Amino acid sequence: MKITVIIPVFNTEEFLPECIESVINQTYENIEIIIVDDASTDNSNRIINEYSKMDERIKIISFTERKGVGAARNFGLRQSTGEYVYFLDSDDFIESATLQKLIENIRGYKIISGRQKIVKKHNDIFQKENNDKGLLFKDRFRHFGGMSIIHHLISKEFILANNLTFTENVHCYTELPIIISLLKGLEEIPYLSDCLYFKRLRNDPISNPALMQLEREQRLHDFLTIYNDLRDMEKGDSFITDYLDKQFLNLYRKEVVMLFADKAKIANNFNLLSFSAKKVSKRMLKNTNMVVKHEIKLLAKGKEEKYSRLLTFHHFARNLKRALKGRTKMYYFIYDTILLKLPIKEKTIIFESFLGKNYSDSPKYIYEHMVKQNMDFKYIWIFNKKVKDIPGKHKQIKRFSFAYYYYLATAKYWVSNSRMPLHLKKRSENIYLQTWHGTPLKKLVFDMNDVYSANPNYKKHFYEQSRRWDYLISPNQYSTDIFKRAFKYNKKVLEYGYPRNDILYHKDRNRIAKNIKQKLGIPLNKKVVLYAPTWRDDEYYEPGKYKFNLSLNLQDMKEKLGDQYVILLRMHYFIADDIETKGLEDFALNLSKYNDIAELYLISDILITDYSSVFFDYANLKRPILFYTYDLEKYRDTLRGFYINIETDVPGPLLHTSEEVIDAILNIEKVEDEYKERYENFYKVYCDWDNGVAAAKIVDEVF
Ligand code: C2G
Repeated sequence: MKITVIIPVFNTEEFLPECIESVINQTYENIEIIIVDDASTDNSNRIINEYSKMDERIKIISFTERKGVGAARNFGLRQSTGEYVYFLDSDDFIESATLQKLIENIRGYKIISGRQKIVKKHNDIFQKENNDKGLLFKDRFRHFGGMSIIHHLISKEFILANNLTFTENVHCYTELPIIISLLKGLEEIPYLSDCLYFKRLRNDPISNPALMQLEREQRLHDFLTIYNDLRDMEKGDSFITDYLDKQFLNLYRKEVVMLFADKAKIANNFNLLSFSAKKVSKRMLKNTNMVVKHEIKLLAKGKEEKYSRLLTFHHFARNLKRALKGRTKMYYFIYDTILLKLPIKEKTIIFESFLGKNYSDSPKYIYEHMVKQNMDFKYIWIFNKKVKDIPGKHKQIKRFSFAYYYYLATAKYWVSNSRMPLHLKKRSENIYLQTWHGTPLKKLVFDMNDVYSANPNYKKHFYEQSRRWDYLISPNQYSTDIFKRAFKYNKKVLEYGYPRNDILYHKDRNRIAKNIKQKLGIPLNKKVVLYAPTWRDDEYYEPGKYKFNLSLNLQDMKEKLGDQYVILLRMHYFIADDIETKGLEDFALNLSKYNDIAELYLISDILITDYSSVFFDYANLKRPILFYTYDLEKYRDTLRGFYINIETDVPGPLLHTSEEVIDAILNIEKVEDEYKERYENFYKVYCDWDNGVAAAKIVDEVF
């Protein structure tokens, strides 16, 4: 018995190899694989052609213009020569025995299906669960609740006899007419509890959305088009009309209500929705909750104004109900309903650095410049804990306190080096200066090519975050190019260098350094080594709290370097582990909680780092840099990927053991000599714009 596997393709180059290989490697070999390329614009066509050369069971159909997934599947159906057909999506994949198990169990049935698993992370695939309960029978209506036909093996004879086809003039829900025919012809759907189909949750719905990640409005239109047609074909009330109405009401509750939170959307879609609402049977409405029932009735009667008022009330009641669940939720509610409506304060600026963790980075230097200039603004700093010794008149606000929401809602300006909570809306009059926090070495957002991400919404959320920025500071041309692409950012880029590096060019920098050294109790005759590594994506306790294992041998360092040097240990702000320096008091200082790393650069004679952006800033001082990259392969090749070739382009040696680090420090002049030319080239490319006046120029332009 031959199975035809039908795979419609549209721009899925990064997922296709896994999909096609999962079919080629099926233990059941009597298959025909029809791949229909719906005029992809990426490399999909090249990829499928390569596979077809390797396996003659693959047949390719390439559309010259995009026709949609319904047309692609219909075409595949017409070409199929198997006794059974099986539908697979080109961003998903199946287990090697999937087809074997389906065909062995279909026996006299017209159709059979099996378990599906959503994959977000790569690990999801390997987490085996013992789920083999053999062949089960599922209620047909429940089975098709998700309105999807993928992962079903269907008898071709049944398809031909019932003339099953997909809808062609829409993108989503194209299989609904087929599902209706199946519902009519079958009582129950045989279902294998252990037979796996891996459905991938794509993590980049901005650049390349899966169909079900298309805009709500588009999905709604597609559904209503099909619903109207199918509903008109059914006479009287039947279990089929019940099924259709139920899908309509589900979609209304889950999607339409959310869509209409934006009032403009009601006006755009009212008539279309009203037309469909008239079709819903009284019987189904009776079983629906009061609120929805009332809304559908107003829709059906075409009473737009009344409907709109009722929906506004519905939203208000829903949000209030949520607000009553906790303090933060109540603050959000007050933020939306009251604080955002207060007049905006034209002269108020909010500053935040590293999510309120310290007083540092470019926001600090922008603020201090404004204070020095006696500018007429009210300054608000957001911190997790109170910070002492900040110059200038300002107000400190605790992050997530009521005052925080108040100032966020009313301040004309936001200045931040990382992110502001996405659910706190930005007003249209608000100006958001995003300073960012480093020249990128590790790949950023849309340049990250991970098909399995820890958070499938990361790219989408980042995209929404960055839509709110009005200005973005760039430290060099290299960063501008990356930011524009990796953030998909196309508003104003301020190209004056980093305000946080102004201090490195200060004319009194030696005096400032001496003061800082004294304040920290470091003997002036000792030289300083700063160790400032970054964090590792795969070593964490919980999101935002990362582990760090110090692999420098501090005891050994103290013995060999202690009479000349002290070492400052500076962990990344994500690191939760405390670094132990007991017994090393006169040699090692843990300054992970020190506010501003730029001040530490200033007092350091040598920097040791790994993949942290700190070396781009430190290079402004033209002092030696050592790269302690003991886990380079893992970091570069599996965790992140880099923009530059770390082996040939960075201004210092890559070292792999604590001994090598000590050796390099003992021979630091030799290292400097060896890397002189590379350092000069590096400085020209990455430090070219920094010259001590970035804050002044940025303040002039923004405020
Ligand atoms: N930082 C610090 N101490 C460290 C590491 C970093 O104070 N031990 C500060 C520096 O100002 C550095 C910034 O945090 O420039 C960003 O740290 P990275 O290690 O580069 O890592 P990340 O926060 O992931 O940002 O484009 C830059 C990237 O997004 C990197």
